[in-house]
Amino acid sequence: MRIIAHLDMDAFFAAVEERDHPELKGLPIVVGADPAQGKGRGVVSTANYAARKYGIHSALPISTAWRLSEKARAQGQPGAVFLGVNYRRYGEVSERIMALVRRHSPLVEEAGIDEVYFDLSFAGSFEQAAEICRRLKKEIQEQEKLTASVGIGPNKLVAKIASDFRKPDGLTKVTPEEAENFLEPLPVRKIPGIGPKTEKRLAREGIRLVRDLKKFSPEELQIRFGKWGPELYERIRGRHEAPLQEEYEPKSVGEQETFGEDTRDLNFIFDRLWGMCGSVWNRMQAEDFKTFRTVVVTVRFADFDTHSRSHTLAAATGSPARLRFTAMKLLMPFLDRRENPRRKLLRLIGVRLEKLER
Ligand code: TTP
Ligand code: MG
Repeated sequence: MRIIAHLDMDAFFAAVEERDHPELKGLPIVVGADPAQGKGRGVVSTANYAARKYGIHSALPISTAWRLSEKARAQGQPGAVFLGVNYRRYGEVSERIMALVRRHSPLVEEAGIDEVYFDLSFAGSFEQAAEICRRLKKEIQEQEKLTASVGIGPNKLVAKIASDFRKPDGLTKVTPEEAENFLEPLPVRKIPGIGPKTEKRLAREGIRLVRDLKKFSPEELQIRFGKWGPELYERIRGRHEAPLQEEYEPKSVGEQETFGEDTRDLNFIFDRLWGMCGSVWNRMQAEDFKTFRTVVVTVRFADFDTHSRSHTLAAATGSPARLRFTAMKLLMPFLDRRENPRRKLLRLIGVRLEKLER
C-alpha cells in the first residue's frame, strides 16, 4: 500500500518574520514589495493569517494591500506591518525543515521552498503514518517555532489537497477508501491543473464542485479539455500514480522588476535589463550551476498584458555576455512595432535562465 504525505508550511515567509520579530507577534504582517504609502507597484508575497482577515493574500497588488490595511485601521483595528522579502533567511529555514523531514522518510521530493512530499508506505498503515507526521510537526514546532500543515493520502494529488484542507497547523488523513468522497464536495479549483481560467469557464456552465465534474465520461472530458481530459477523469476520482521525484532541482533562476513608473525610456530599460542579467547570472553561480541554454524574457505592459519570449542556444554556455546579448535581442521587439504596435509603456521586465547544468 502506498502512503504519501505532503507538508506545507503555514504563511511561510510571514511566519518566519513573526517568529524573528517577537514585537510583531499577533499583528497582521505582509511580506512583499514596498507599499510606498499606497503608491507601491509590486505584489504581496504572502500575508499571515491576521492580515488575511483583512482580505490580503499572495499576489495581490501591494497598493491594494495597503488600502485594505488603511481601511482596517480606520475601523480601529491594527494596521498591517509591511516587510521586504528575505529569501536567504527563508531558504535557510527551509533547508532545516527539509532535513527534519528526511529523518522520517527514505524518499523525499522537495516541491518548493515551503512544501515537500515524502513517502511513508513503510509505516504499513495510515494511522502509523499519521503518528509519524504528528511527531514531525512537533519537531518543527520545537526546533523552528513554526507550524506546518500535513496531508496524508494514497498519492501526491490527494496528499496535497489534504494538506491544504485544514490550515494552519492541520493534519488530515485520507485513506484510499475515503479519497473519492473526500474530493467530491471540494471546489474544482482544488484539483491541481484546474486554474482560474478553467474555473471561470466551468462556473459559467454551473460546474463548481468536483462532484459536478463527475457527470462527464472520459470521452466527454477529452472533448472539453483535450489530451488532458482522461487524466482529469482519474484525478477527480482521487487516482494519480505520479512517483515522487527525489532529485528536485531548481529548474530555473530568474528575477523580475516592477519599475517605479511605466516607461519606454530605452536607456533606463536596458540599464535595468543589464543589471538584472548580472544578478541572475550571479544567482546561477551561487546555486552551483555552470551553464544555461535557454534565456526567457518577460514583459508586462502598463495595462498588465504580459508576454514571455525565450531563446534556446545551440549549445550550453556560461557566458554572461552571451546572456546579456540574448536577453537584449529578446526584449527589443517589445520596444518597437514588432511586438508593441500601440507603443505601450512597460511596467515590468524579467529575465530567467533555464536548462541549467552543473
Ligand atoms: P504558499 O505555501 O502558497 O503560501 P503560505 O505558506 O504563505 O501560506 P499557506 O499557509 O496558505 O501555505 O507559498 C509559500 C511561500 O511562497 C509564501 O510564504 C511566499 C511565497 N509566495 C510568493 O512569494 N508569491 C506567491 O504568489 C505565493 C503563492 C507564494
Ligand atoms: Mg505554505
